[in-house]
Amino acid sequence: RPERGLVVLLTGLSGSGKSTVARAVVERLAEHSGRTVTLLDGDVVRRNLSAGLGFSRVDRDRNVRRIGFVAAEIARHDGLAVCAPIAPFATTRAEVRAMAEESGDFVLVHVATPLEECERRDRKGLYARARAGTIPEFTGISSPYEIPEDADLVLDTSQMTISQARDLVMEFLAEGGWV
Ligand code: GGZ
Repeated sequence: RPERGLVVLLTGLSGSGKSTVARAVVERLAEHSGRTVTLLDGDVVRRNLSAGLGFSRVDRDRNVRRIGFVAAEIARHDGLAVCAPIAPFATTRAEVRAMAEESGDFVLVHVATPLEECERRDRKGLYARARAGTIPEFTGISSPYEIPEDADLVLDTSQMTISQARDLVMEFLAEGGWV
């Protein structure tokens, strides 16, 4: 098991804390696993691998499938991939799971910070713009987020610190024998 590749997908709303938790998990994994760890973060992917894509369902699905493909390739070569897109659609997440499980193991983490808290934080002012209608199809406001029913772990960053959230992910991975 420890030699098997692994894809960890963190899914959740904009501002839920998934990128921050993902970075903290990657840092720990790099220290403790002695293996190659790759972070596929939402905005970095969109600036590179998915440059030019928008936020329609079709484009989100393309984006999330690309992330899944790259993550599965990493897992196939026994690496660890941590991905943090919103990934709002259950069927697309299931496709990523299927791709990953062909190559290694898959862990789904739902960063379930409530919409009210994400909107209250509004770090980039996107929720205000979404409410004003200047950003169309904004997840949680004018575009759906389908709550995962198959999450291995559910974290709410309004109820804990980032370090605690990171430790819960690390404990889950340790229990499963991945680290
Ligand atoms: C959701 C949007 C949108 C719309 C721009 N809806 O908080 P952020 O800014 O940094 O993270 C969000 C990011 C979402 O991209 P993903 O690739 O993770 O989404 S998906 O998995 O659905 O493909 C947000 C910003 O892009 N952003 N417009 N309309 N988030």
